[in-house]
Amino acid sequence: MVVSPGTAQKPEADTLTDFDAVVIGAGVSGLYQLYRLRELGLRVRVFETGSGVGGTWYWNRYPGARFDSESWTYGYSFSPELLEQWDWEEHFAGQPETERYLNYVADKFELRRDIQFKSRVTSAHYREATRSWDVTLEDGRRYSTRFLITAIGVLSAPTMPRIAGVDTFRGLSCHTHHWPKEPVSFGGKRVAVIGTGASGVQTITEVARTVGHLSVFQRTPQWCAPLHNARISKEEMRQIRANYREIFARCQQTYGCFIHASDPRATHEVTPEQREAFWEKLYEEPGFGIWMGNFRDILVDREANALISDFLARKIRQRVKDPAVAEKLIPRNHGFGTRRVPLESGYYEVYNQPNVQLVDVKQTPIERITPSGIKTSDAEYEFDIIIYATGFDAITGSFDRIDIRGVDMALLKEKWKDGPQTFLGILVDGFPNMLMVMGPHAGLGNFPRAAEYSADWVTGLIHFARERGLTRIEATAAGAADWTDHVIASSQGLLFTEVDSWMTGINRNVEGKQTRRIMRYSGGHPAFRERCDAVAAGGYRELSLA
Ligand code: N01
Repeated sequence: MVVSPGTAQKPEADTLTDFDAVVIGAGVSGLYQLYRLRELGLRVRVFETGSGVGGTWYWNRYPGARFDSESWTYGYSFSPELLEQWDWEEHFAGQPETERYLNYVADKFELRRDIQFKSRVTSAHYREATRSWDVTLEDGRRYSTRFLITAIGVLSAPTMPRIAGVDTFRGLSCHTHHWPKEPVSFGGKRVAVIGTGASGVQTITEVARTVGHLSVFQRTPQWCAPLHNARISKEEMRQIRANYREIFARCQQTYGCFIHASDPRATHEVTPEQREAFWEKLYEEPGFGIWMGNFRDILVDREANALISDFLARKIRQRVKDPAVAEKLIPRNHGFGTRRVPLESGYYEVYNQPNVQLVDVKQTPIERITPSGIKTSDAEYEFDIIIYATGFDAITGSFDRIDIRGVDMALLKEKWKDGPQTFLGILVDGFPNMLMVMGPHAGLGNFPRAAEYSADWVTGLIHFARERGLTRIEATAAGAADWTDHVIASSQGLLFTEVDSWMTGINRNVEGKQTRRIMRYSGGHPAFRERCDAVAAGGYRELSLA
């Protein structure tokens, strides 16, 4: 039944369920979602696997972990008081600073009292008779809730490589996501890093500072660009604070909610000299400017992309002294920006150190992990520490790891086996009262900017439903099909769709994730918001409400 707004009485507190809303995850989006739902007066419980808040910034404490977005664009924007009180120390904050920030937020808004830590949700089953969800934790405890809200992140299901012998290694070995809280010393140690994505690049650069000997096992090189991090002076922080309104407004206008907006010019509209000067300028500037603030066509036009890739290749050749090593570090199977660009702080210079070795595992594949190290097709290496920077089962992986069942016990993982199907990346037909903050096919980008919007939209919908005594919210099959088609259409012509990466749903370490799929909405965040706002302004008539 589709209900028009304002037709029912406001309900009494819903006492049929333990909670009005369960939020899974106490990361950036879960914390804010809790704050917003409390404002509505809901009985909310957040279940969090970790023993502290922070999500990504709680888990990923690997050496060198830090923001690639400007700190002052990454913090929450909802509280003027919070903006007034918090001073960022670095333009691109390291993990410890970010974790401190999220703890500060949790304390300031007294969020912890509704968060249950060390509580991994293993299943969530919809029950039609009560229009509610039964949520089960790993330890067997069970709770019921009217609304199930997933705030489980985009990159939170880490994956180990499918290499024989991983469990046999006798030294310390760890995935970057699961890095221990206790400091690890690399002095005098023989260390291996497998994987050269954004996590690997940061880890390698930091470990190389103090390591005895470092071996990097690279399967696919990345196009990295300089981060140019710096500390924030008191005066800079004063200026940032005075400009927060403009900063957040600008983020709202850009494609991915970053501070960087693409240049309106096409690559060929300028002379080769102007192009080179522009790229040199971007290369010297902090952050994602070279990716997000570049000529408007570099991610769609093959020739433009080849030119910027060539520029980056020249930079690698200039920075890496051994020409053979430099050639190995230059990507051949994808162009610049078609995978997520890792930002680096001296990454390429690491390979000029005499105690660092690059092993190209495409040439000499890893055969197995041994008790003492790694065996490739042509050598056996001994290590004290092996670091797996091997990435995530992205976007849908954290959903797949929970037994989520909707109407008639249909399994979400099964529904999405050929790719996600959602309405606005927030609702799924057949899964009533489940709302996803930053779900698949939602507008992605600078995470907190997009997450705040998502959580606000979810809050608006729940408010609407409660005001009208509605207890069942579901996407229609037609609505989900239309949105899915639109998401796929919006990615047409973008070069990233031709490349294997987590952004196209590829993870060779996960069964069933070998075929490229469209995992994200590529129409840009302003268009995403426009569509979501229109649904809300129309009284959510596009949903099935009862
Ligand atoms: O993961 P990745 P990540 N043998 O998937 C390799 C965000 N992030 O954790 O490319 C050998 O990018 C794999 O090789 P290949 C950011 O959005 C943000 O680094 O599949 N190698 C690849 O090199 C980022 O994009 C920040 O051939 C194997 C690597 O492991 C996302 O997280 C910081 C292998 C995985 O790279 C994911 O980054 C860090 C095997 N069997 C991350 N299996 C900040 O903003 C996998 N690999 C701060």
